[in-house]
Amino acid sequence: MEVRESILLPGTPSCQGCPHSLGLKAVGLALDNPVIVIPAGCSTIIAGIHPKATINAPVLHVPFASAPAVASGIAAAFRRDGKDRQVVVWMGDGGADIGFATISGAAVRNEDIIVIVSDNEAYMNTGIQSSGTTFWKAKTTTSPTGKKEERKDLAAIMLMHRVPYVATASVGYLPDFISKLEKAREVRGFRFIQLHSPCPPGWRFDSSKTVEIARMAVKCGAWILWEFDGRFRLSPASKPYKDRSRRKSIAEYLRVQGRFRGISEEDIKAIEEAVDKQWKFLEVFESF
Ligand SMILES: Cc1ncc(C[n+]2csc(CCOP(=O)(O)OP(=O)(O)O)c2C)c(N)n1
Ligand code: SF4
Ligand SMILES: [Mg+2]
Repeated sequence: MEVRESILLPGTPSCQGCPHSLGLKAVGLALDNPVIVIPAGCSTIIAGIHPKATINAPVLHVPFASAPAVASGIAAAFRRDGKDRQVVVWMGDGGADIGFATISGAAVRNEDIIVIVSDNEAYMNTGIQSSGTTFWKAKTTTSPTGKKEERKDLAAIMLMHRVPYVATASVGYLPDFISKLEKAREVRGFRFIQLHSPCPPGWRFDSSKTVEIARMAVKCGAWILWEFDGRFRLSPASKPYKDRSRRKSIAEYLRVQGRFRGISEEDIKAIEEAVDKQWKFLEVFESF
């Protein structure tokens, strides 16, 4: 792994144990001189409020729905000027809900950009509202008795856009995320990574446990690490858990998060079944 400097400067205003901060550090370690486009969300605050800045790279703060469209324009301008520079959209899952039309449009046009969705499973910056990727039965301010709707599988949706590179990653496995970014860096066209980002205040766990809980998600099979670069494959950290008998307890993963406080045995069983279904669903892609 080449060593680069972190683009995240000390003293960011994020909460302690913030997963976005971990992910942004990894972006700086993997990519040379990126231009970063950020729609509204916690990352807007983390990037700093004028005249201060905590990201040591050019950052454009843009309205929610426009980020991939803005990034497409910047990439086109670089292309016109003969400059080879990575244009990265760094957005939240809420941004990916509200901005889905422009993510999809940029993917269909195979724009030369990297879109990273740092998925903390809710609209955290505005007070923990439920998003399309919020975990089943998780309590948020808009799902006070636990989220009842299905979770959308954003990475699979992006894969079905037939773009050259799609992956899932986790802040619990930063070397894996960095190596995926390094691979994405070498690919031309639309690249997409959904980064699993457990959030201490939003998920209600101690700020020292971000990485531990991100790893629990992978080990119980609730978050599956995979990559598509022309061929679909499970990433090494997730591979063992294809075998259901090797997965750690989902109930334990839920128990350490306050957002599942009071969850019933019946709901835990429903979540276990949903996780099994997700693994089965991915088998379809394994034949790609
Ligand atoms: C069009 C529009 N609608 C709503 C908002 C208010 N808003 C700002 S940040 C945010 C939540 C963002 O959630 P997410 O993208 O998941 O990022 P997170 O804060 O979780 O990192 C919302 C709803 C806005 N800025 N613009
Ligand atoms: S609410 Fe979560 S994502 Fe937002 S700054 Fe705090 S730890 Fe980071
Ligand atoms: Mg979010």
